[in-house]
Amino acid sequence: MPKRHLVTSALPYANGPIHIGHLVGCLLPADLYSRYLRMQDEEVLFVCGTDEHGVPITLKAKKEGKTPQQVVDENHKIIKDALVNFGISFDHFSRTTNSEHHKTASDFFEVLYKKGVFIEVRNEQLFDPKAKQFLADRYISGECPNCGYDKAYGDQCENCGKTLSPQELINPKSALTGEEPILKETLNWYLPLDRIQEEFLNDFIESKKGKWRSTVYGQCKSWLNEGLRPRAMTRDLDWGVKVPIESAEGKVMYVWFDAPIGYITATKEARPNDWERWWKDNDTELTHFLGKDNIVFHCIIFPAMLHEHGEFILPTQVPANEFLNLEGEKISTSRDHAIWLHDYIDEFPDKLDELRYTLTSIMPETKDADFTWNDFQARVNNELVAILGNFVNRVMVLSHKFHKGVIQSADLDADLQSKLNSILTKIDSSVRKNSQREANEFFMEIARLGNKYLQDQAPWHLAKEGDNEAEIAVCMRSCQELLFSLGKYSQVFLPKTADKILKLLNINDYRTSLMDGHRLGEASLLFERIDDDVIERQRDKLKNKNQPKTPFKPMINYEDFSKLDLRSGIIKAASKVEKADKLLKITVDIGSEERTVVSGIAEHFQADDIIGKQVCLLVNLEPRKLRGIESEGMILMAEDAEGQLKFVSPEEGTSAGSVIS
Ligand code: B3M
Ligand code: ZN
Repeated sequence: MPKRHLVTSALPYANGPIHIGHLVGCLLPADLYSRYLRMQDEEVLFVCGTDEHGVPITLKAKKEGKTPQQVVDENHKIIKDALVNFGISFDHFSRTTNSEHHKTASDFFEVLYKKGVFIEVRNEQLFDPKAKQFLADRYISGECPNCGYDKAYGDQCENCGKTLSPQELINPKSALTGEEPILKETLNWYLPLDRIQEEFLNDFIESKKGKWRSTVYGQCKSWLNEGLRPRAMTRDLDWGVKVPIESAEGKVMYVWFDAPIGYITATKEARPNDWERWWKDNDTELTHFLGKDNIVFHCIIFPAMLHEHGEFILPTQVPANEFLNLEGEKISTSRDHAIWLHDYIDEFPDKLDELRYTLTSIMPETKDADFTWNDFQARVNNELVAILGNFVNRVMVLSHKFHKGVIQSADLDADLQSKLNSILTKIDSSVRKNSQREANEFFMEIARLGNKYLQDQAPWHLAKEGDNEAEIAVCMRSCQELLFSLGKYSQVFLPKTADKILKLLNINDYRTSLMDGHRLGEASLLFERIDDDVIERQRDKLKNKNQPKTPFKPMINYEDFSKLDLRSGIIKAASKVEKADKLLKITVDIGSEERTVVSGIAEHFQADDIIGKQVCLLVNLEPRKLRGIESEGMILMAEDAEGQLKFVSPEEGTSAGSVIS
């Protein structure tokens, strides 16, 4: 058995919040694993943090008119709060913009540089002449040479998963300006993965055959079979960890170079005095939890970096999970087809274990899985309520009924005890081989075993028959012991429930044991049934997200469109139309002339507030009289799902009369 376990979960990327796909992919299995080992009194350090560099964050910042730092500050907080509230038991949750991390990554880079590991490559890279910037990774998109998907990025095709370099894309376009890029010379530092493959990776991966999941080993093998090529570890960007070399002014590290070093940083921050024990001693077992799209980085590139550095241990286990779908479709953050953790916590603050249980039950360990709200409801109602909750409640109620809640001095049923022990052994082996889904099923076996035992013993019948005090005491004492085990193991599988069971048992923690004469707490229900309407509402919410509220109008051709004469204008004057609650009379300057427009927006805007507004005006709409005023056009408005109106305004500074087309 190893002396200590260092557990990592892939660092969530700080360009948005966390959804159930992230949870089930790595955060939850890492948490289950860590909680289990801690419960067994083994030494565990579970680290994670947010991954805060890289191109998507700069693109998001640009789009939202924020700095990259603002974007990551906001998301770090949302991510960390949601995960901690949900019960993910990090020992430390760091961030890659921390100065400790910049130092750690910089030192790491420098060691490799001084050892002469990198090859310096001066070559031509794609460059956006308009934005005056090199286009790495996600700054560029185009057609995937492998599968033909037309929105593949410069680092990876999200459709087929192939890693790409920007030059491989067909018809590349800059994500900054949409321009076709040109080639421009630059200098970058490459990790010679071809050499490292020969010298180290082939043997390393081969040694994992039969030890790593076949999905993980298989993916690594296919990478190696294709033959690795040198890969640039630096970028011409300003957002990231600065490359600590004089000739690399203005360059930062590739985000996938610095991000995994984040695990080392987090360890240093968590254990400043003995972090080296965790990273430099072969008695540490390092386990990386991640989703299958991150396999190459954790099984090939990071081990290559660690090996070349020379001072660090290598991962023992990399239990990568497959993907989770939602209601039969791929989770998509851009289409908002997702269940966001912070939303779920807001809506169901008392049902966190219910989500945890469902996600563990469907954990995609060997193949992709599907989350549906109906399945969630069924698991809560038919398993948590009907099996676990039911057993716990019966034991509590009967303990009070027969013995006023006081634990009797009685033997434990030996047969029941041995069945329990055999379940616990199975849980142990499942968790250690990272079959958390199976372990969770065994955990529920404890409650099933309890229900069956109660049913078979039927202490209520024994009581009616009379003179069975001793048997009833054995039965209840045995059930209370099962309840204790359920509570103890809930610390791993259902941590919020573990706390509730502590209250039922009226004890402070699970390190104690139940003593004769101890008085249990009051009975109360652990779980509530979930009604159909709750599930319907969630399903509708997802459907509505994916569909526009107002149906699309029939197709028109360009000729139809070109009949509209749209101009930009500025509101010069506005006043209420007498005896009409909804109407405003508005004067719009369209450069060459002024138009009077009667608009039904008086319930949304005060006349005085809209003077000076830039608007879009349809100027060739047939004039018509409203309340005796001739209206000579129509002001374009946007109406959101709640019926709120907003002006469609041309960008600040557009001169009145500009033609909109
Ligand atoms: N940030 C996961 C992702 O966004 C990535 C993991 C880094 S782990 C070192 O795909
Ligand atoms: Zn592809």
